[in-house]
Amino acid sequence: RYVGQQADLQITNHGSDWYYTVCALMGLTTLIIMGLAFRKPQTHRLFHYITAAITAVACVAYFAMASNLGQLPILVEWARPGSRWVRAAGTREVFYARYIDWAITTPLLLLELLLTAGVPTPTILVTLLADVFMIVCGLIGALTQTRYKWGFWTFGMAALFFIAYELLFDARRHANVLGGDPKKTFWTCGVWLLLLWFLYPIAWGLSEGGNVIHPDSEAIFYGILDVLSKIGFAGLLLWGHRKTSPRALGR
Ligand code: RET
Repeated sequence: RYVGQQADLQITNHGSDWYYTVCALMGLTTLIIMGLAFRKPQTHRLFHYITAAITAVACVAYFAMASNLGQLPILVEWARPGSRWVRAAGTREVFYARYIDWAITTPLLLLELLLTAGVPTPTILVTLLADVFMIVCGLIGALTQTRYKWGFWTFGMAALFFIAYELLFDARRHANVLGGDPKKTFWTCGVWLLLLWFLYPIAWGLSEGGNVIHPDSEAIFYGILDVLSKIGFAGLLLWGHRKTSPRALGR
């Protein structure tokens, strides 16, 4: 079943099955959203198209990970086979495919939220830039074989705090000016997004960072987070915008 490079610590068939399950969920959601889009007039499909792009990219990434592709064996300095931490002479399977997915999809998720709030284009651009910076930091950290990886994690955290600041202080102000449904949708989706996004660096610390949990548990942790922050977020956002016309967002 497995092709590609083998690591000492890698997903089992259970992990692979779970990745295929998430892959199917993402694919199904893409089809449903495209179906919903075609029932709307062309001028009202923006959020459907962006959301479908997000789940389509995730579908491909999960297909790769389920097939044990898009991964590299990375040397782990410390591991805990039993109850104690020991200097390890082994490798852990690290899925870089995740970061390619996130580099494309997390800017799109933020874009949807910032369009909902009606923030100016320069604000959108710096926020998306900080987001890409954050994901690249996570990728480089994950591929780093020494404790220097935590340096990259720290830079990524700084970017996440900047994004949170932009949403809580800048975007919120603009959403309040819009009022009505866009304001409500910005609030529900914004709170949902921020709560979930702060769990990602924890998952990273336990998997790629500290090698504390097994790659199968990593699959479940990231998988649930991705389902909630892509499919869950999509549901809240599209429902919130069910009555929104382009004019309400100043376009
Ligand atoms: C990393 C490690 C470096 C520090 C931080 C991280 C944050 C990642 C986030 C990822 C969000 C992913 C989403 C995927 C979509 O489904 C890169 C793990 C802060 C916030 C929402």
